[in-house]
Amino acid sequence: MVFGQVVIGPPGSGKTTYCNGMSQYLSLIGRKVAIVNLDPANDALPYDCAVNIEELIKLEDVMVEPSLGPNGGLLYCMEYLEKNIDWLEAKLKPFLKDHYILFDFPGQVELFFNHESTKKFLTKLTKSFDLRLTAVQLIDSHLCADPGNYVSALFLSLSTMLHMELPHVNVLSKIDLLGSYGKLAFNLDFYTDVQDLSYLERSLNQDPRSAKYRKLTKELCSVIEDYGLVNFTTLDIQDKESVGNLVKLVDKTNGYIFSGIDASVVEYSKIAVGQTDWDYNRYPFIFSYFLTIVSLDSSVFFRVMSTTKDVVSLTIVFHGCGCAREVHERRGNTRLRKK
Ligand SMILES: Nc1nc2c(ncn2[C@@H]2O[C@H](COP(=O)(O)OP(=O)(O)OP(=O)(O)O)[C@@H](O)[C@H]2O)c(=O)[nH]1
Ligand SMILES: [Mg+2]
Repeated sequence: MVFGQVVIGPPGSGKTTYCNGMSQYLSLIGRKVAIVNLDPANDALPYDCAVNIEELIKLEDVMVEPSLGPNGGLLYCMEYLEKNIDWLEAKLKPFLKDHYILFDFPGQVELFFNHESTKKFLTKLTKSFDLRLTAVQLIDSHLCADPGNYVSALFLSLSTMLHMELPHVNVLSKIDLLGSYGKLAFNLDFYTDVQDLSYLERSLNQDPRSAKYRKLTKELCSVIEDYGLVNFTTLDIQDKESVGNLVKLVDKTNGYIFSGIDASVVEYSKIAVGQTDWDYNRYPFIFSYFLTIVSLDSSVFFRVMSTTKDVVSLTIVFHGCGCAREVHERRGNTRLRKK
């Protein structure tokens, strides 16, 4: 069994940054991670990827021949990948024995709520390799600042969940920036729990643009509420606790926490509804060391997230925090020097 995440979400929601940060976090807790870049327009990758779609097809090439625009080009690339799934299977094979797979997708949302290619090739991979994947959909938390945008984010999340038919976690990303968009109309819980959308109506009425579509928005809200599927967790990729909480949630949804244990259905149910901390007890030394380091200098984690090179520094962190500081400085990490 191979576990992993399908990282999706609108453009700029933080998918590539997430794959980089998540892979580093997972490596720290002892998992081998392989990142698969499936965005044919991802030019400056912050991580070392195990598989890169650009070796198969590039967006800039299909924009020349067959002369497609950026949106049509991305659909074409995904269809091309579906037809050449053997290529992806062959590339993935070496990592299937013991790696955790992160798929970094493009930000074109129609690939995930109505286009068939992505769903089809993921289903094929799942069957061929016995993959256990969770879709992690990142939604930029700034959308909460506008009721109309928030409703479209809800609808996008619901449509994607229904279309992809994968275990699914919706994430409000860049939560650290939320305060900078002004005071929200409601507490954060209102936006994460998606309990009673009728409260949004008053806010919608205040904006003349949203008021125009009030009836439509009301109907959409009732569809979202009737399904009762959408809720969100939050993420600040620079915060180890935030990333750790998300890892626990994803581990439950794709079944990672159940791997390697031989237990009764009752035991499984207890784990499913309870805390998942036991997973990290498999690596108590690494995890406690990591926590100590982060509490000694919480900014270390932020810097470790920032470039792949810094992972090397973190390996040194395991032998002493002071040593890591020295290495960072030698590499000219200006953020560190300022501290
Ligand atoms: N403050 C903050 N910034 C973030 C966070 N996650 C991502 N970013 C920033 O958001 C911007 C976009 O991030 P990307 O990772 O490129 O987003 P993406 O979803 O991969 O973008 P596309 O591939 O173009 O769709 C970058 O400048 C990141 O540094 C976060 O948790 N907090
Ligand atoms: Mg990206």
